[in-house]
Amino acid sequence: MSSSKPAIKYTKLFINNEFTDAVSKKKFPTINPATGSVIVEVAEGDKADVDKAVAAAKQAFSRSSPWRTMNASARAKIMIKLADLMDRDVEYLASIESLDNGKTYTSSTGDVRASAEVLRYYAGWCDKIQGATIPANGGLFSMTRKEPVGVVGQIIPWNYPLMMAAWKWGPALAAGCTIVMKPAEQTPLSALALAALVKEAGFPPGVVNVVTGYGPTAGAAIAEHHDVNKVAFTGSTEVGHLIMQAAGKSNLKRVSLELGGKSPLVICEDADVKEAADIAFHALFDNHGQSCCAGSRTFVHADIYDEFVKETKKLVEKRKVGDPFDSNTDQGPQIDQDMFDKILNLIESGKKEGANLVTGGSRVGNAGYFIAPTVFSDVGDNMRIAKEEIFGPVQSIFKFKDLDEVIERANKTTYGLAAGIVTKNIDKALKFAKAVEAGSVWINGYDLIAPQTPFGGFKKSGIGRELGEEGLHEYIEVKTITMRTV
Ligand code: TXE
Repeated sequence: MSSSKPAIKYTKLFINNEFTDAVSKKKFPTINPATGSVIVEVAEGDKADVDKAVAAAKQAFSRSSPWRTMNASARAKIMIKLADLMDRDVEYLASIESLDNGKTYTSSTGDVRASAEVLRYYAGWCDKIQGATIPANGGLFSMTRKEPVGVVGQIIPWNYPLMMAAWKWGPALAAGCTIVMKPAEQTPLSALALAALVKEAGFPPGVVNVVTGYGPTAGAAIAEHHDVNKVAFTGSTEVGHLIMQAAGKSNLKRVSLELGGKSPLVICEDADVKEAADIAFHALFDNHGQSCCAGSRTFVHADIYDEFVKETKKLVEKRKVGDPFDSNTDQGPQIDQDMFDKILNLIESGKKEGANLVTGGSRVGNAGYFIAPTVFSDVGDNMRIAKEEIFGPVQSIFKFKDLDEVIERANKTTYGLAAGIVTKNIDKALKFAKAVEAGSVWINGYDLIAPQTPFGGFKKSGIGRELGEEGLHEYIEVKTITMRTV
């Protein structure tokens, strides 16, 4: 059964398959966003702990280690075991996730299941990572080997703590890498619970290490580390810049980044208005708007604009905000005080800059970080709410008249993570899909993400891809072996 008070069993760093205090013995509080009160204190890792974890990961990656000498199909088996353990413990993991993050228990359950699916998908790759034989000029015989990149650092955010861990562990483990991961300081608990399952699944010590702590200390130590061969980061574009700089200044480690977005969703005049409003509603409000690919710019054709806004208002006003553990709740709290303040400030800017507040626009209650689902219509392209990533439950609805015009406007952003279009006209859909500058384009739906399909950003939304075969390539080095023949 779901519980709003799950036993917190793991609060220490996970290094070499053991839970351990930080070298400094420091701890930091993790907060329940539904109440603003401390759940528990967690070990605060910093550079010294990252050094320990990287040394463990390096040892686990050494040439004759159990992990390096294991059959690829045995690696797959352990990954599948981990996925099965996640399903076994779905209620516990989901309770921890909802307590620490504030998302509804139902969504957390979905996240646990989806995370297990990603691990299973990548387990399937383990023994299918093959090179090629190449008939090279000069009578040379050449072949390629696809080798793991080595020790990888992974820094993840708080909006999908378990899913982001699975998206990063899956390809890294399938490729045969070893891992030092830092969860976000707002949500350290589910990563530690997952770490306990790593040991139970049978991963050799040092293959997966989890260091909880803050970004500028533990996170930066990973990005700057000379023995980390690759860093994968999901978070803000601002920190994405710092990660690349740290990689450049240290050992030129490989970098993949999944950053912010301001993704457009275009609703054409031929759309079924009710269905389109529902797609746009979920595109923005799912996960309380805290999604990198949130459809945060809803462009609606002038012919159906007023009706669309009316339908949206109905949907949004039905949305129940409250306790994430109540099964009637659709939306829990935002993650923390900073995000809460940032979102309310952007809502105020929308009001001041002349957007029309359709519904919402303020906090809910006076404890915890709850914000009323908010909708603005008549949003101008130059308003702050049109340009800045809000990362909260605030939908901005724009008006357009012509597809070419809306493509120009959709692309007028430094971001390029995702985009969507709702239309019955295949020509329009494909024209938009081809012209829009985004890593994922969804037609007649939104957030159509699957383990098999690559996900990532154009422009300042990131570098590299996660999921699918492309996601695996981020963790692989290609070695060419060539011999002379007679
Ligand atoms: O992100 P940060 P924050 C966006 C969203 C949000 C904004 C800020 O717009 O409002 O970012 O959120 C670690 N070196 N997204 O402040 O700081 C940090 O500890 C190394 C988009 O939470 O980027 C955490 O583990 N690491 C997004 C992770 O980076 C550092 C998801 C993300 O935190 C670091 C979250 C440093 N100097 C926010 N500083 C998405 N793309 O899904 C921080 N970190």
